[in-house]
Amino acid sequence: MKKKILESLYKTKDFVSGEAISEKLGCSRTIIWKVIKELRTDGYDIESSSKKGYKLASFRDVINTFEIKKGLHTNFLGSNIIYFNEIDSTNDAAKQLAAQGAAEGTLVVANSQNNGRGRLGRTWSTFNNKNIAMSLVLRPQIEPQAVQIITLAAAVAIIKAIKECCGIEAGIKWPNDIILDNKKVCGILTEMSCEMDSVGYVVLGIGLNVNQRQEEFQDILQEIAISLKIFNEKQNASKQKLTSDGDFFRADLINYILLEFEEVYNWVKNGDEKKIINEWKEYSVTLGKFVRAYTKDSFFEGIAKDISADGRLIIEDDKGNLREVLSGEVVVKGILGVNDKPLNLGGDKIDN
Ligand code: BT5
Repeated sequence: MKKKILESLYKTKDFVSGEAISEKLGCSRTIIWKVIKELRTDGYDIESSSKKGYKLASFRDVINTFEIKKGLHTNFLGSNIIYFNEIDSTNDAAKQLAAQGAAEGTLVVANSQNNGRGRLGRTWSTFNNKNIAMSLVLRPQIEPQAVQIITLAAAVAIIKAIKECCGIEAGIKWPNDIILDNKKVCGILTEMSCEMDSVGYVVLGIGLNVNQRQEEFQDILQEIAISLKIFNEKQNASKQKLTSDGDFFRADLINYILLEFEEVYNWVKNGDEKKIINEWKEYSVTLGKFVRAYTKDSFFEGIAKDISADGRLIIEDDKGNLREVLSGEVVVKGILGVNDKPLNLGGDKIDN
């Protein structure tokens, strides 16, 4: 019913009478009034007039299954959408669903996430109604060691989606951070379940800061994090579609992410990892920079030279030795996003 009433409101830019809706949907005007009330609670700005009926007064940034589906042009990603107004972690929900057999491409998305996870037991802060917190269930036919390529592919897709949807050019910090203005705007968490030598499922989690203001970030995030809105207002350049409050539409952005990711994920499926690596290099803000890579108990420094076919970062130390890092933590000179580690450990070369 909610979906049908929304469709009626979207169809006409003007008022639509309660009578017309009730006739069309075969329900009482009291029910329509109740649903309109619910829609307002969901964030829709609906004007009402006793004579003329109801009208969508302005377009706000609301996400739900309807808003995501109405602009979705993918073949299989997001064909099954599980939406939560609030959840602990979309990755946890997606993992549960995957374990129960959820189809490839199932999307779990939440308006608010209260226990978002980062890598290595870290936390991810999600701001109510302002972020994107989404997870995809994937079932790639690849070996467990090759899963890193999914993270790189997702980073490429997110960069392209942000460019297409918001007109903003971001960069990738190896392996899983999207960077704007030297600060972190998005993090990716790829988790998997393995069966012998093959991958059972992968859950790809994406946390993207979209509409929050600087003062809404807490503690250290005030310094190291940024949102698309903050960047956009600083740039003052967007001719993109915004709400009257200057917010981006998260549903549009989710659609772009799914569309772009479907393309690069198909490259993974077809064994075209090289294409992903090449695009990743184009957007990298890591290669050519002085970096510090943390190993289990220590760290080493050098220049980030290249990335291997399976997504390892290749670092050249000051003696000319090449070392590869598969995953873990890398601090890049000049980029904040320190992942809770002090910046000036040991050597002095890195002092953001
Ligand atoms: C990540 O981990 O960057 C992966 C984040 C993935 C979050 C998504 S949201 C949907 C899905 N469901 C989940 O539960 N998780 C995924 P990592 O590289 O470990 O970075 C974590 C660090 O980023 C934290 O320790 C903070 O320093 C910083 N951080 C936390 N919240 C942030 C935010 N909103 N914006 C920028 N930086 C943040």
